[in-house]
Amino acid sequence: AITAPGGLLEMGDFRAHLQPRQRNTHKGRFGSLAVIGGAHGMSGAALLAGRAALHLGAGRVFVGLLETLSVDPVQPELMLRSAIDALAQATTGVIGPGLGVSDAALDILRRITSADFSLLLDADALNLLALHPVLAARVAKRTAPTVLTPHPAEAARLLSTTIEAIQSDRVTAALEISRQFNAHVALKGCGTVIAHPDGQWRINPTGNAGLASGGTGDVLAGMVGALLTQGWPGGSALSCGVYLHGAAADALVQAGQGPIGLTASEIIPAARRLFNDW
Ligand code: NPW
Ligand code: AMP
Ligand code: MG
Repeated sequence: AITAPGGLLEMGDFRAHLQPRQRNTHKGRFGSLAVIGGAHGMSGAALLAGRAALHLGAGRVFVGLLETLSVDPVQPELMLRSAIDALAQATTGVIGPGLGVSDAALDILRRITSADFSLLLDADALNLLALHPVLAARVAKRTAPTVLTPHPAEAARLLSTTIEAIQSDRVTAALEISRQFNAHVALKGCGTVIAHPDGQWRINPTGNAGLASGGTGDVLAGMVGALLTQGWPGGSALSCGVYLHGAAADALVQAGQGPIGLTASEIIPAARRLFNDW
């Protein structure tokens, strides 16, 4: 079902949206992002996404946790809230990192998917869509941009198939999810496939095996959320975020900080450095 030629993702796919900061500007110009997730034992996932969003220039980041925490001591700039309160403050959303699949998680997912703003769904938000087809059908009818970032197991749940079937034809799987949800999709893993609702697709050449550790996907979600909240179109935000995330990991390996033992947290400042150079 490949309807348009693909190819390798390159900077030219998103370069037009890279903008220097004006001198006379303020945080209100760079968006308000809600990152919703962090059920018991998984608050780290939402905090990683929130930290990543700050480091790629989001104006304000509200992290809406299902578990109660009042401050991130490593990143006190993050405004920690209940999930409902974070949603009320935001103009853009990221939902899923560490969210779990509880009734409370489903409730906040229902609310955020009916908001008329750019929205990225990752991790347990995708698992909930696979479990609730009526909600999935509503997501497909959203008019504001929707971005989905499944790894192969999440993609298999969304398409009711196996990881092996997904991996045997990753481009077709990514395009099928994109078509079903009318969304920009990154099917993650070695050679992340980006698929767009118009049938275009790309394979990301950046990244390395150092990314195969817990939390790297949560960082990617926050990075793309930061670009969305700064006004990037969905497809360009996803393309830039995926390319930059992998390029940051490549820079760290070049500097001898991986691939073995590379951590998700280290991707964040490395991505900021590259992004300011571009
Ligand atoms: P296997 O083992 O090969 O059969 P799940 P999760 C497969 C949060 N986190 N290629 C692989 O299957 C997340 O945000 C919290 C092939 C693997 O075992 C979620 O909310 C953290 N297969 C929640 O945890 C840090 C691949 O998928 C299985 C693949 C659960 O998310 C960690 C795991 O998938 C985590 O981010 C690939 N490239 N990639 C925190 N610090 O709080 C994955 N698989 O069962 O969906 O579990 O991804 O760990
Ligand atoms: P997640 O599974 O949600 O934590 O996401 C993992 C992130 O690391 C995604 O951005 C993947 O594309 C990336 N990743 C994992 N393994 C590799 C690999 N072997 N090569 C390149 N990227 C990878
Ligand atoms: Mg993940």
